[in-house]
Amino acid sequence: MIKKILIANRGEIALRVLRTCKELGIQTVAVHSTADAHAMHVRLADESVCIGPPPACDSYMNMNQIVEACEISGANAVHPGYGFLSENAQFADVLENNGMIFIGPTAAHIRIMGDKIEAKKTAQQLGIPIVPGSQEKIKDSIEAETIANKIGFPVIIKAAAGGGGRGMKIVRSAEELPLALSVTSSEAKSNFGDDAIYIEKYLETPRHIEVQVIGDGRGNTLHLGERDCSLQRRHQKIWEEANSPGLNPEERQTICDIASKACAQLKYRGAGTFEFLYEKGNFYFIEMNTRLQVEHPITEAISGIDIVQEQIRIASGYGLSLSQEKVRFSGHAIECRINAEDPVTFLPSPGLITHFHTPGGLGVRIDSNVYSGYRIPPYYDSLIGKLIIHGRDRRECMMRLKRSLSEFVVDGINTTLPLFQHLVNHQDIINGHYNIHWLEKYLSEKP
Ligand code: MV4
Repeated sequence: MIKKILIANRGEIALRVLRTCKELGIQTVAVHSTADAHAMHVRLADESVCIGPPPACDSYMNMNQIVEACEISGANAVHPGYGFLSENAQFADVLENNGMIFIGPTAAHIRIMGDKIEAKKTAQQLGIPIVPGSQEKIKDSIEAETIANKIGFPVIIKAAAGGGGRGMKIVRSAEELPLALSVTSSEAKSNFGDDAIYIEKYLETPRHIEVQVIGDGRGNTLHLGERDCSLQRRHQKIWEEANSPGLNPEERQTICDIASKACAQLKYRGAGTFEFLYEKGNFYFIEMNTRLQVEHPITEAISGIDIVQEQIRIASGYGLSLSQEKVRFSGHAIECRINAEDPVTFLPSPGLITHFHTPGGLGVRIDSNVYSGYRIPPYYDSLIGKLIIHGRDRRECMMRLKRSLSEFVVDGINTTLPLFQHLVNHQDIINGHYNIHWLEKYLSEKP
């Protein structure tokens, strides 16, 4: 039984988790750095514990401090949110060894998916289509060249301990291969402490499509449809949609079934996301995320399911609240990430928000931790809110998004809001015609 949850995070996601806890009648404990003493998640939680100085490595990333905060407050479960310790297998182990519940997958599953080579091997064994490439880590450049010649150039070299776009190199010819291998491997060693690398066929113009799954840890699973997260800049997602405007109903059904069945075979516990690249009608698994994701609200919008509530139910041993047949998908949803950044240079823009006014009305959800008079600390990521729009179809969703953007006021700092004003009026976006390179190309060509 979970009676008190410690939320090991900050910002909008700490608030998001807090809201569901309150609706379930579960007591909440916020943790915070000294920079976040007056933050919204601290104010709204039943109790709070200061866990250290502003740098995340000394506070939100500090496992000992968080375990101690559980002991002080009597929390018997921890929700990690996203980022920070959310995909740290050791953290899941430490909590369990201290008799506390980690609201997430088993440490073993986090470990497998944290190693991208293991993740791919596991996916292949489960019948998920993967990108052609090396099955194991690359031992030498001779082996690498043999594989590259077999799958054909261009190829991409990736770090096993990387993921999310970190530690990758595209190689377009055999001559470039030996240097690229040694550079990627030594960078992986210094960045992640693991020099293991692998090779894949490089897909030139895919979409990034991900499937939301939830498992009860006993082989019962659900999928909640897919999201299209192709609109990104430097591996930071900017705009996400559910469903993907690039898939037809059969493709959607196929990939969602594959992901849900794989999740069942794994006896996966909690919320997870299978990431795919999609090109010319084919899906290629690349990674699995073993956490709640930033963009989960668009899935909640089209499915009507509170994903955090499912996470807590599963961690409590109650199982899923419904079966796949009972999930009713409806309409279309888009999320815009409002970052405290310069809309042109994307440089962080921390400081005082002098005025904050959010849009409202039917189909409009704002997940944000900021308010008029809030000072954004310079220590953490620049996400200050998410605008999540739901409509009966994509056209209605786009019109509602346009209307909502026109109501949104954030004064005192720079934000990404002006970028969205441009995007909602661009023909490619209106038509849903974009891939993972669209946004960077658009930004580089914009006058
Ligand atoms: C790829 C790829 C093309 N071919 N793998 C980047 C993030 C990481 N999750 C995987 N990534 C990619 N892997 C193959 N075989 C292109 C990317 C990629 C990308 C993927 C998803 C979203 C945005 C991206 C931007 C640049 C590159």
